[in-house]
Amino acid sequence: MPSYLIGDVQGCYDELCALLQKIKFNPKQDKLIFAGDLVNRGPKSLEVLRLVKSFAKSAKVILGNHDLYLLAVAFGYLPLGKKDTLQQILNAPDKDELMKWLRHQRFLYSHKKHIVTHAGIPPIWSLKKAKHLALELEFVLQTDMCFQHFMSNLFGNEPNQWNNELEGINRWRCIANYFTRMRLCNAEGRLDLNFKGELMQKPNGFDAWFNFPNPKIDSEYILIFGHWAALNGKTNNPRCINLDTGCVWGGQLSAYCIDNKEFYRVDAMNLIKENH
Ligand SMILES: [Mn+2]
Repeated sequence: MPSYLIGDVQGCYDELCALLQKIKFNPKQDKLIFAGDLVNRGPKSLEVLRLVKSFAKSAKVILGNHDLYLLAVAFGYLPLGKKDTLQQILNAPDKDELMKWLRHQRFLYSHKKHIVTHAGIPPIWSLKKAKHLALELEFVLQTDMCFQHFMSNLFGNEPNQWNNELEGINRWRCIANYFTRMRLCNAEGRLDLNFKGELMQKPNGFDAWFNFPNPKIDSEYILIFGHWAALNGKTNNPRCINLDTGCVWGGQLSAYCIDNKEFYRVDAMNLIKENH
């Protein structure tokens, strides 16, 4: 009964099917944990959602920034952009069920000493803190009044630093930005959400979140994340595994088996020539 972690699918349904074949996934016995961004940019987001939902308890889904964006669009709080490939979902007869299911997914999942989030955990949060804040945001998604308020104020880079006194929408957006959009931060946990380049060009005082020590987590857990295709799956830190190998950009879709510690990868079949 192996458990597999899978990186950013982003609508790459054909590659996901090939990967599941490669690992000989058996939904009756095996477990899949998706590291977020199931949808968008790729060609078959609707098919990906339906397939993963059909696995029911055999698949756990962590929410990424594109998944949150889909919710905001589906509930009418944000418009579709030119690069978005979510229209099929919006037209689907099972849209409401799919969105309800998506609203009940998680921001953090802990399994056999592995912790999965979409973007990572900032060095200023203990695991206990991260778990609490993930639960808090999951409650927001599942509670209609909070959900509407959150979705209508989803976008924004501020506040860019966590503090325990934050309240309401600023607090929720800040938690969401750490869990789903973080790449660079500084030692105090301040985020730089504009940075998209190579790590070599990082601004002074900032670094990849996983290059700052988080001693308790580092000593006991393996952190798994997606979101950052430019890393090419490399963190130079054996306790931090990045599974976003840019399938949607012509790279690969990656899975990691917790039990035998092996990686499984399939090459992209559809190349999208676009800069992310
Ligand atoms: Mn992402």
